[in-house]
Amino acid sequence: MLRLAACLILAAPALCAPAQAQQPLQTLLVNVDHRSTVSLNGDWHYLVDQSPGRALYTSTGAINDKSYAMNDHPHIVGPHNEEYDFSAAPTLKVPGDWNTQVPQLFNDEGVVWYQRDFDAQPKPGTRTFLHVGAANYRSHVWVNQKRVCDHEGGYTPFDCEVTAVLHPGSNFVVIAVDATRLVDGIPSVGIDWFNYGGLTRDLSLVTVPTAFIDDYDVHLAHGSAFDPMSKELTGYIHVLNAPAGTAVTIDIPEAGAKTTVQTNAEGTASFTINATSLTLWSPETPKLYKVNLASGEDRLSDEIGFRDIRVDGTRILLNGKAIFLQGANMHAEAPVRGGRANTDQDVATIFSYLKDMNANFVRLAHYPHDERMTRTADRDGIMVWSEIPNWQRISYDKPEVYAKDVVMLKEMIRRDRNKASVILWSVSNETPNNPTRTKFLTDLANEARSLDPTRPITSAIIGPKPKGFEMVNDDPLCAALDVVGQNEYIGWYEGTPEDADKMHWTFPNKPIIMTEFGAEAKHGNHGATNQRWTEEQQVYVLQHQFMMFARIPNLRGTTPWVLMDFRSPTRNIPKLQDGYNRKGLISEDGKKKQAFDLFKQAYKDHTLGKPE
Ligand code: GCB
Repeated sequence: MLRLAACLILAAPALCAPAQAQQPLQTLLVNVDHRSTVSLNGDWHYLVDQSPGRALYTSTGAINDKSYAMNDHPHIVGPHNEEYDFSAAPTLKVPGDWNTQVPQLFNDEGVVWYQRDFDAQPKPGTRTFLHVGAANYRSHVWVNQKRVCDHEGGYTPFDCEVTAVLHPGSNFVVIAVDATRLVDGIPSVGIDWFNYGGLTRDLSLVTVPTAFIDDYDVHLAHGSAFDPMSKELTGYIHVLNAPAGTAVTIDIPEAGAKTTVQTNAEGTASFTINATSLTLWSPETPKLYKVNLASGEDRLSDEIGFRDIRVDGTRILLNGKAIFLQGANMHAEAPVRGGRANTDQDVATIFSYLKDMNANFVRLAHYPHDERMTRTADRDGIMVWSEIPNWQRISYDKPEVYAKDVVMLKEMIRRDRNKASVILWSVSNETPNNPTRTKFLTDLANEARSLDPTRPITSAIIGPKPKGFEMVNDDPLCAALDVVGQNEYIGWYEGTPEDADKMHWTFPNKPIIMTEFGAEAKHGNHGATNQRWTEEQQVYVLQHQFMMFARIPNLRGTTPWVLMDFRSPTRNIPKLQDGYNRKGLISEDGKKKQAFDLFKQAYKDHTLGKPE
């Protein structure tokens, strides 16, 4: 907003250029799903821009505010003018990726324009925001012809304030979503998943009082050691626009905890209260408490679990008890119907798979998933690894890319910091080991730690290549991590499955999660254990992995790659892949492969590793 304002007031062309430079984190409303909102989900008219965005960008690359954003109409009589017309254009369902809705858009990675009308009755003394759950990858939003915000990043939410541009009655919103992959984007251009474009998550209008609760953090006090007797809850509530001294009440009736505190000059009210009774959240007892927040005219409730997660030497402790994470990786791919996972049904199906395999953990790869996932994880007692999309190579040498990354990190943490299920923030996956990247990601890990000192920070490391049967993880990035994730594909991308029997690992003295391993198999393709792409070989590779895991003393978790086959345009072997990465334990249409049963049994018997 600031940038846009400067662009309008100072008419400074550099500031009006497209959002190549990320804006600082704008107001981001947390817990929007518990506010009363006006849903903007449904049918939106769309127009496909001619690549590379001729209506969106001017010849110098600036955003063109005078094209489709005007939502003009061709005049039937009189001089010839506009050559587009949203009102007569076809529609796309929101939320939804465009790729799986319109066959011609399946491979489209350009700009698509969305438009819809909506009614509003603005009330004095209120502010209204357009909340976008996620739009991949860059978005530019106009309401009633005025640009209200720009956002970069395909997997985190953002809010555009529309108070000043709304009028009573019918209004309209136009959003240009640009799914073009960018070298300096996060992720960058080469990815092994499908770059679904569009307004992929829920959209709503949120009206709040002028001073309102935009952010808060309510958690079990995190001292230097876990105290099983402590029932101390602490955190902050931030009230935007509140003068210093504004009263804020937090009430957790079932825990017998209530207090009223005052905001400081920044609008932050810190609190510490003792609950009279508290059942800690865990996979066995995923207890959530109703938390009521109130300040002035604003009221907001949440359901929050309280627990302690920390690392002690090579152990991961949940509420003081050592745990072993029995998990799986998951892309945000909708089971059976395909496309981006963004409905209650998608999430219910994914969690039914996790429960069926006796999992207590899921790695949400390689970006934050729909908030329904972490909400359901909270309710179902599944622990979560949440990651920002620093996947393999991004432009680690560029300060502006670091700035974007910090915004994405903040958006991820802010949305989900009150979710007890989220136990790990991951800053990256499989990044090249060099000093520039190590400095970048070490700074980012420290940033994450200072934003949230209550959770361990992690990353999935790859390499180095084995020397004979010696594998030494001496990646300097590990020094910045509390928990080390290790990816390896022995028996698939390197060596034979049996090599795993002899492999000896040397790890930092930290908890290790084997975050990726596996082999591809097409569901229903059967053969001998040495035959690639068969379910039998997938099982065989995994069985040898299991033997190797037994010799890693600080192993504290396993997440096979991957729970379900997922679309990836780089996977093109006909009849075997057909556009899917086939390392899933389940096919994209929900059929369980033999490898699923292997994990189901191993997780039932707890044979893959020990908590300590
Ligand atoms: C990896 C990546 C993951 C890929 C996977 C594969 O190491 O982290 O994103 O999809 O390997 O199947 O190659």
